[in-house]
Amino acid sequence: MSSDCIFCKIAAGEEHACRIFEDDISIAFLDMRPVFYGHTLLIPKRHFTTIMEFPDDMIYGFFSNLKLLSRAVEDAMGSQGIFNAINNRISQSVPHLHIHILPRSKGDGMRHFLWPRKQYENMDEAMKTAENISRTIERLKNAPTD
Ligand code: DGP
Repeated sequence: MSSDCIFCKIAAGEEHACRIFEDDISIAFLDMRPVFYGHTLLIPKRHFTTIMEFPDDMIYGFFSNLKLLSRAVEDAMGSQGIFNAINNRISQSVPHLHIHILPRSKGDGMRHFLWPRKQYENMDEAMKTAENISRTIERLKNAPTD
């Protein structure tokens, strides 16, 4: 637990949140500044800042919970879909890993506001970018984070 982390305090029951779900590794609660009603945050109970340092052996359980929560939010809110998002460092206002679970429906007004699009100048630029990331994957596979 990080003593100055608001999400650690929520996980420990020291700060209030509208809790939705809890198991051994995670909890989910309503975002206090929702984009839409039902906007939910799923967090690991243990303090990790970003997905990049999240341990491999917790991924199955955590993402199973993400699947359950996404189905539940969609069903409960009567939405047509779900948007899942993780801010890592940039645009991350709370430095404790959290996955946004947002109910989405056609015409809800969210389209396009999140990200500007940028076109590759040509196929060569796209291929170079893909190769750069592929090479980096190979390097990182030999340098696990946990
Ligand atoms: P992000 O910007 O991706 O780091 O999202 C953080 C979200 O957390 C933001 O939508 C507002 C929400 N939030 C911040 N502090 C609290 C809190 O104390 N309680 C609850 N329920 N949500 C919080």
